[in-house]
Amino acid sequence: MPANLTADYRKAEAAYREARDPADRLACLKEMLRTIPKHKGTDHLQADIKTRIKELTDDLSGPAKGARRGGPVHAVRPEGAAQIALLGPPNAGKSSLHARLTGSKTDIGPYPLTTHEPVPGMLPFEDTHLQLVDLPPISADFMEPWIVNSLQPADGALLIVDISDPECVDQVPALLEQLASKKVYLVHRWPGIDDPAAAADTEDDENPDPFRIELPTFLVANKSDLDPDPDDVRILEELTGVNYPSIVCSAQTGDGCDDIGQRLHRALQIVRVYTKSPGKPFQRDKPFTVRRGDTIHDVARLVHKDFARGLRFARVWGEGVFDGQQVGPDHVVSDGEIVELHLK
Ligand SMILES: Nc1nc2c(ncn2[C@@H]2O[C@H](COP(=O)(O)OP(=O)(O)OP(=O)(O)O)[C@@H](O)[C@H]2O)c(=O)[nH]1
Ligand SMILES: [Mg+2]
Repeated sequence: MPANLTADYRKAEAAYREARDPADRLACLKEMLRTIPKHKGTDHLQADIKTRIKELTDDLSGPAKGARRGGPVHAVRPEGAAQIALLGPPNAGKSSLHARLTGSKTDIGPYPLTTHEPVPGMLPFEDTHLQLVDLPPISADFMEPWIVNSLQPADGALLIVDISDPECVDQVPALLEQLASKKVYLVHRWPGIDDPAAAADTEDDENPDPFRIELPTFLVANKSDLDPDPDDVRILEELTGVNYPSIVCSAQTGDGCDDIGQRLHRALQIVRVYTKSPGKPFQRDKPFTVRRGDTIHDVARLVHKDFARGLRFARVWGEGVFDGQQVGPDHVVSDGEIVELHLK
């Protein structure tokens, strides 16, 4: 039966997709439930919305009994140029890699199930940062129920395996199945990586499921120091059918870890833009980060929400433009561009 979703509902759903803060998302979900047409064709969707409301309400209110209320909320507020989730089976070295890349003090243990809460950390790359979120493991037997909510703000994932452990051949499909049961799909298509086979990954539907999450993913074959056979990644790919771009590394020795930031940065097509005040000399401060294809209007919105509304034109210095060229809000910015915003 067609769902015949109304404009009000679609507006609430669009707001849900945009919302990053858990409390805002909860408000959007309630609005979705209020505005969804109540008939048989939307039964499943109504049930899904109710489940999400319950999960998010529980998560926001912290542990229900015993422990203090107001405990940890499991969604990490995005910071930096992008948020990347560290996923993987138990003991694969997620936390070790997190600690090496971000300098975090996340718990590392020689036994499974060391990590219980999301731990954010910042991976520096040139003059920007990517946020990496260490997460508890996912196995055939168990996945923390809140992980799905915590993945909502993520821009991508690192799927970390212990390549020296033959069990990773079973662990990877089990993890993908656990995530898929909650409508989270790890896909191999990144905006900045050419991939002719990519179209097969995407959902092509007039009514896309609002709860479907697709995360572009790198396979990280960790513990290469214990297993220097370069063929093992290919064997893992053949046996499991996964074809993510891969990184071979050792969180322990640091081998292969140095270019992870750069590869993520490129794959995400992050564009850095430096702002300048009219009439003042340019000072290279921290850049604002957008994605390839984004415009002056997108930059203005990051600087201040009122700027986006009041924007008249900009002067830009950078690739493919004359120094100080005047451009409109639709001008597509390039990496390293200097932007001077002029308001009404
Ligand atoms: N030899 C070697 N050991 C590693 C490497 N990375 C992690 N380890 C060890 O593997 C064990 C597990 O590391 P963790 O970083 O806690 O693994 P995890 O994936 O976070 O584990 P959970 O939080 O339980 O899911 C620890 O004893 C680490 O010292 C590596 O690259 N090489
Ligand atoms: Mg861990």
